[in-house]
Amino acid sequence: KQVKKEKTDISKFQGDGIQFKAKLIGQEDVNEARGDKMCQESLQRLKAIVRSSGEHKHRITLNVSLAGIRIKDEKTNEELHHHPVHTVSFISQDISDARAFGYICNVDNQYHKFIAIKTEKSASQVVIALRDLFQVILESKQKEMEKAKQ
Ligand code: I3P
Repeated sequence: KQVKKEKTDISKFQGDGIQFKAKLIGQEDVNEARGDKMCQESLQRLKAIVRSSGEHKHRITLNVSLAGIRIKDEKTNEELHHHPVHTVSFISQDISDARAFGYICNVDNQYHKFIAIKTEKSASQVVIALRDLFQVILESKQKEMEKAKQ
């Protein structure tokens, strides 16, 4: 008989969590906290901007951990962005590019920002890691609530 394994394992998200190599395509303010069409349009717009600039995209390391999403300069390790889990409202994989995705986060409870990322490998690896992270956090909150009830 198959023993039902714990679906999500919190330990991989502790500390620096899971690290990915990537490049920053760009970012812009958006009007909504969620919406796939809006994200796809934003991704294409930001790609066009960086393409026409002729500049190389900024190389980064992206960490997915209990602290949320951290983006650091690949060379200097300087932190460029930190978006705690509760500020991230939507994730969108580029439907036309297996190596691109973006996410929407809330800044200072005032506005929504879309961040577009080009990943070194498949973007789905990062998207899956983020979905796992949300699931792990949800499950641990549910466990806490159960404990509080007892
Ligand atoms: C590069 C090529 C790479 C791209 C890189 C471009 O152009 O399109 O695929 O990296 O972007 O410069 P070329 O073939 O003319 O050298 P990504 O696939 O990671 O976007 P970059 O310069 O912004 O790093």
